[in-house]
Amino acid sequence: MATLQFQTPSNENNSIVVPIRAFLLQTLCVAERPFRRKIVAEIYRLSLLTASLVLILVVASPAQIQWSEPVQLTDSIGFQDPRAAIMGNSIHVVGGVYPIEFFYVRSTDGGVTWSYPITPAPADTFDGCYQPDIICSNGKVHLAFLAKPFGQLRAQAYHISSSDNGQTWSPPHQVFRRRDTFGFMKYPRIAANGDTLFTSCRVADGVNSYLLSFRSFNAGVTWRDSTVADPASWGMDNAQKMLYSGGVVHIVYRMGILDSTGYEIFYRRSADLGMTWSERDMISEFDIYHGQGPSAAADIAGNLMAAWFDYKYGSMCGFTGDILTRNSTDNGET
Ligand SMILES: [Ca+2]
Repeated sequence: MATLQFQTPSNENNSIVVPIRAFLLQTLCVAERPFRRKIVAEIYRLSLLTASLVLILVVASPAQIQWSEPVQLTDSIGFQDPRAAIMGNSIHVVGGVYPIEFFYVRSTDGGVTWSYPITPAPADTFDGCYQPDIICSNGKVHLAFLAKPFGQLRAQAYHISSSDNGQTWSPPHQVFRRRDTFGFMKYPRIAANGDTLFTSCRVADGVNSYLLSFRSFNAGVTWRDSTVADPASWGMDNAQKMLYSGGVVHIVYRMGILDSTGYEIFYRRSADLGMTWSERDMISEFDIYHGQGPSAAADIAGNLMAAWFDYKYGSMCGFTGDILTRNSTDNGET
C-alpha cells in the first residue's frame, strides 16, 4: 500500500520548493500592486486546490477494515439463507432450515451478545415454516416467510411482526393464499416504508411462473393488491431481493432465458407503491454464463447497488466465479 508523503514547510533544502519560492518572491516584488493581489489570490486558490486533493487522497486511500470475530448464532443442520436487519443498536437475524423451520436470533447490544434461537412462527399452527425475510421499519420488526398450516396441502406466504424489538410476535397474517393446483411458491421477500409493507413472491402453476407483489397499508395486518411484477420468472430456485428507497420499490431477481441456456439477473421498479412495474431490465450480461443469488441495497441519496454471483469471469474449469455489482445513482432509473 502506498503511503502519502507530506511536504513540511520547514524543509528548506528541497530542490523544487526553494527556487519556486524565490521566483514567486521576486515576481511579487517587481509586480504592480493590482497584479500582485492577483498573484496572491491565484496562489491562495492553488493552495486550496492542493489541500483538497490531498484530503481526497487521504479519504480514498484503502482503510484497514476491522471486523468483529465470528459469532456462532445457531447450531443446526442446513441453516440456509441468513438475513439480517438493524434497528438502532439491535440486530435481528433469520435463517431457515428447509422445509422444517426457520430460526430467529437477536442482539440488543450491537452484536456483542446474542439471544438463543427461537422460531417465532407459532408451532401449533404450522407443520413447517421456512424461507424467511426480515426488515425493520417504524419501530417494528417484520418477518415474511412460507409456512404450511396443519391439514393443508400447500405452504402459503405469511407475515408476523414484533412491536417490542423481537421479544413477542403477532399472530400470523396471510399475505397470499395460492390455489392447491399451484405447483411452486418460493421466497417471500419483504420491503417497507413506514407502516406500508411490500412483499414479492415467486409463484408457479406448472405451466407459467410469476413474480407477484403485494402490499399492506397497516403494518402487515391485512394484505391486498396482488400485482404481477414479472409474468415469466423462470429460475425460481433463487431468492429475489425486494427493497424500498426514495418512493420506489425495487426487485432484483434471477430468471432463466427461454431461448438460452443461461440465467441472468433482472431488475424492475415500481414508482407507484407496487401497483405497476417497469419493463424488465437485464443487469447481468446476456451470455452462456449464469448469474445467481442477487441482492441489493439502497440509500436515501438515490444510490442503488445490485450484487450477484456470476460465472462470467470464472476459471476455465467452470467451478469458480465472482461477485459482480452494478450501481445506479438515480435510484434505479438508469
Ligand atoms: Ca450472463
